[in-house]
Amino acid sequence: MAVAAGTITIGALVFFATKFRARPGSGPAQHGEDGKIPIRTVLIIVIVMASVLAGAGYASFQAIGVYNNPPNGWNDPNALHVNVTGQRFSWSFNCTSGCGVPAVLTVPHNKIVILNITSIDVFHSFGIPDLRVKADAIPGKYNLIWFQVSTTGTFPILCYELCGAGHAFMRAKLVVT
Ligand SMILES: [Cu+2]
Repeated sequence: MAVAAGTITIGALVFFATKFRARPGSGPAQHGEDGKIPIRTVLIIVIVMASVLAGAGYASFQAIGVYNNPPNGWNDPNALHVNVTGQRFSWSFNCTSGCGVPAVLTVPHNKIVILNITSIDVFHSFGIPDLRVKADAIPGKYNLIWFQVSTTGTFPILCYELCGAGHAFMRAKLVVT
């Protein structure tokens, strides 16, 4: 899309710069009756540009909604729901089917996993960089994120909020079986 937009923009630039360039004896540019661009033309350009930007902004927010929300909603009974608790300096995982021991979260592949993240001491931030998943872990607050992994593997889990002397060691791992 960037290449297409760049081609159109630079193509138009070269076309207009060539077509309307100053030539010997051509005199000042004449657009409207007084030599200025008519206000109607300016208005049309502004409205078209504003519409394009508004449309792109709307589409962006729609896309955020699609990626932020799990396909079957946050209360999906078929999803694996996991409570994640951060504390200095470890992560613990808790779900009804026994998916986690301290520092290891084990989930099946292809399963929709919904994490309910909180902290019991200071601000932390739970992140799985390989999955582009991250949410703050805040005492007294519960943040939801979700993911679904189609392959098996082991992925590092990190803390993304400087939380004290052991912050760098506040690691866990995700095991997808
Ligand atoms: Cu932390």
